[in-house]
Formats: sequence, C-alpha cells, structure tokens
Amino acid sequence: MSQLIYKNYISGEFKSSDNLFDDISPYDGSIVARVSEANKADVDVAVRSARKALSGVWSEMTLDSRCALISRVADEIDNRFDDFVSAEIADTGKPLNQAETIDIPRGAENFRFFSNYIKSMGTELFDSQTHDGAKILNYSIRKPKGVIAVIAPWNLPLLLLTWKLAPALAAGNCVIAKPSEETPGSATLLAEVFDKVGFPAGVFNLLHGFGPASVGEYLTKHSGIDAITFTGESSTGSEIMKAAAPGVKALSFELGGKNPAIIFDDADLDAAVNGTIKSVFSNCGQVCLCTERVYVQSKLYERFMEKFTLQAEKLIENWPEGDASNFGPLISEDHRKKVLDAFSKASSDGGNLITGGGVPEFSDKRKSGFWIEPTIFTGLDEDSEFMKNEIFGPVCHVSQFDSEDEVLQMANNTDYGLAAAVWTTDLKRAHSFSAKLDVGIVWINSWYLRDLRTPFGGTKLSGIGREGGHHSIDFYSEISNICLKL
Ligand code: NAD
Ligand code: 6OD
Repeated sequence: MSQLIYKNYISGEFKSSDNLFDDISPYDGSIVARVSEANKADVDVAVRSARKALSGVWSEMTLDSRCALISRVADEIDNRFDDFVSAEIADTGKPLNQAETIDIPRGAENFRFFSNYIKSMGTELFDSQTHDGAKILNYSIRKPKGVIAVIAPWNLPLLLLTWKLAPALAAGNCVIAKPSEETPGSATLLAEVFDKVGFPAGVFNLLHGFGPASVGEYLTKHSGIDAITFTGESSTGSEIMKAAAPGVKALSFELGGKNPAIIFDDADLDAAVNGTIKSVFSNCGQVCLCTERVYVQSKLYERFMEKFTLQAEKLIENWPEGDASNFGPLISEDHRKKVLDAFSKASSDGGNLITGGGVPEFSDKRKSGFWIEPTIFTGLDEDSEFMKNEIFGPVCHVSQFDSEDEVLQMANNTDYGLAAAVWTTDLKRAHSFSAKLDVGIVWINSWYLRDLRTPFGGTKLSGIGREGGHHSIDFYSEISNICLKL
C-alpha cells in the first residue's frame, strides 16, 4: 500500500516537501503518514500570500459573504465527519466515542458559532460635549488585526485549532496554522475543506513542522506576522514570548494547568465520584482542564476513595473502535516516559500508590503503543514536585481537608490558575468559595460544560487573555476610535 503523505497548504496550493517526518499512531506505534515539514521559504511565501489576501480579496468581501464561507467549512466538516474522526483517532488513539461526540462536532461548531456570533456584535459609541458646548461623538470601529499565526497542541487537535481559526477568520484576518507535529491529520483534512469550499488563496495557510528551528520559531519571529495565538505548555509560551518581543506582537496564550477538584462533605457522592473520574481520566488525562489535585473533606474521604478507586480500575483500555473503550493511550513514547518518571518521583517522595502506576500488558499490537494505567496517589506533601508540576497524564493525588479556609489555601497554592471543580450541595458556599479560587474557570457540580460565549482562559502560568465570544473577537480585532466634532 502506498504511504500517505500529508502536504502543506500555501497560497491555495498543496505542496509537499523533501523533508518528511513520521506521524505515529499512539495505540500501536504504527506509521499513519509521512508529513511534509515546511521550511523558512515556505513560511515566507505563506506570509506574503496572506498579506496580499488581507489587503485585497478578503477585505473586499462583505461580512455576510465572509461568514457564509466560514459556515460552509462547518458544513463540509459534517459531510466528511467519518474522515475527520478516523484521522483524529489515528493521530491520538482517543476512543471513537470521544472523537465522535466532542472533538469533531466541536471542530465544526467553532466555525458555525463564530460566523453567527460576529454578526450580532456592535461597538461603543459615546455622545458628549466639549467645555464650550460643542457636541462630539466618539465611536469605535473594528478592523482585522492582520496575519495571525495559530499554533496548536496535540491533545484536542481539531477542536483547539478551529477554536482559534474560526474567530480569527470571522474578524477578517488571514491565518497561518501550525498544528502539532504529533497530530497533523485532521488539520490536513481541514485544508482540503478550505480548498473545497472556495476560500481565496492566502486566507488560510497550513504549515507542518516542529517548534524550535522549524515552522513554530520561523512564524513567531517573522516580521509579517501581526499576532500569535498559542495553546500549549507554559514553558513554550515563555519561549514564544521571547521570540515575539522584538516585534512587540500581540499574544493570546492558553497554557498548562494543575487543576484542583474540591469535594465537600455535603457533596452528592456518586456525582462527585463520576465527575472526578471524568475530570482526571478523560483523554487519558491529556486535557489542560483535567484535575491533578483532588481534595476531599474528611467525613467523606474514605467512602470517596473506595468508590473512586473502584471506578478508576474499571476504565477500559481497548482499541479506539473496540467495545466500550473509554481510555486511550498517551500521545507518544517521550510523553509516556515523562509521565512514568513523575510516578517514580511521587513514589520516592513518599506517595502511596493506590492504583495503577505502570504500563498495562497486551498480547496484541497495543504492546507497541504508548498505553499507561489510570493512577491514583495519596500521602504526598503539598509542596512536593508532583503537586507543583503539570503532569498531563491519567493521574491525580487525593488529599483530605477539614475546613474551607484550609482547602482554599491548598487549592490556590500553585503557580498555575486554569480551572477548578467544586462539589457541594450548599449553593451559598459554592458561589462564595468559587469566587475565591485563583483560576479562570470554575465548574460547580460538573466539569467541562461549555458555552462558547463565556470567557475561557487562565491566570498566572496558565495563560494570557481569554478566548470565547467577544473575548476572541476582541483579540483578533484592532479597534480604532473615531472622534467627530458636530
Ligand atoms: P507544546 O507547547 O509542546 O506544543 C504546542 C505547539 O507549539 C506545537 O504545535 C509545537 O510544535 C509548538 N511549539 C513548540 N515549541 C515552539 C517554539 N519554540 N516556538 C513556536 N512553536 C513551538 O504543547 P503540547 O505538548 O502540544 O500540548 C500540551 C500542553 O498544552 C499542556 O501543557 C497543556 O496543559 C497545554 N494545553 C493548554 C490548553 C488551554 O486551553 N489552556 C489547552 C490544551 C493544551
Ligand atoms: O473547549 C474549549 O473551548 C477549550 N479551549 C478547551 C481546552 C482544552 C484543553 O485541553
């Protein structure tokens, strides 16, 4: 069988490269495709083409026709739903059900949502007077920011890439998308969709490659890029900030987390157990919002631990399309090594391993994949490495607490500030406690429920700015104020 080659999409044309790298499937280590790494010259061509479209054909389109084209992307993702699901599964190993109910539908919804949302947005107007009584009118107008570099991670490949592309395009920008080198598949299909629905050349470009000394770095240092929107590790965010500093480029960052779940004595125990199983182990723990620190109030602790451990041990590590599979592998061998090292360090720091901690045994080709066991620790010090650093795997530590003040201090004792889950039936406490958590997003008696109009993002090491609704459109817009003396 001939090998699948993923190409770049530059100025409306698919282009391969002599520099190919492997796209490896995490469930059995097989090669899914060979990927064309773009070079510096490709980046230059893509940026030039994007700038040309920005000041030409794309800016000449009415908002209605631009949005109609964007919503056709959503329709075409729906038409090729199965292809997208297969590409996402091949690249990530995530269970079929997750790709079918979360990743791909949200990928389409991001385009549908922003193409409608922007049409209902207004701008500010202030009606006032000068000291000598003349009337003045100040109003603002929204313009595209320019050419945007969109740099995405591998954990929710289509969902997170389109979460940035859709508002950037709706606001009238041209884009250069760089998916993660680990997950180039669904982004390549997306380029086919843009091509098919008839986007003008240069408005959407796709470049495959790596970060340092590759497409990521070339884009972040390029003088023709006006803004960078990035989702990934906090340390990468820091590198990108340095690269962008000389050009003073606008930055939007969605970074890592070390998210707490706080379970009070009065919580609905089954709901808290089921919800925490989801918040710790979804996507094999590879969601920035996943819980890695669980705090349970003393009276509920024993019963919580018993049910929680039992359920973690029931997760099913099957082939993505296998029966009842609900737990996939980690993304790569390197990442598995990092997660296993964190397990060893937790044990040597005095942690009690409650369940998991290793690699599951298989007698089929999954032996060559990057599987790992759902893992729970207790007994670690709040200042241990495990409790400080994001692990990004299927693991949590469970601690006990007595008072609200004590758990608030523990939950906020981190350099990250992305998300938290609070489980309680006392709604007064739920509201007042949530407001004191130093995070961008709190879920009460739930986890990862989404309304795309709401602000999404983190404090401290977890990011800069917010995405969602007008927050996204504001980042991708340059606002000019016009002052008129009447
Ligand atoms: P990563 O930072 O390693 O890579 C993300 C992207 O950045 C990739 O496309 C990569 O090629 C590129 N990149 C790497 N180095 C670069 C450089 N120097 N210059 C430019 N580009 C560079 O992240 P990852 O491992 O793909 O994703 C996992 C991380 O992402 C976790 O830390 C997770 O918490 C975070 N994340 C955060 C959110 C959020 O919304 N806050 C969402 C998903 C993932
Ligand atoms: O749902 C979203 O919009 C979003 N940005 C999710 C991020 C998940 C992180 O891994």
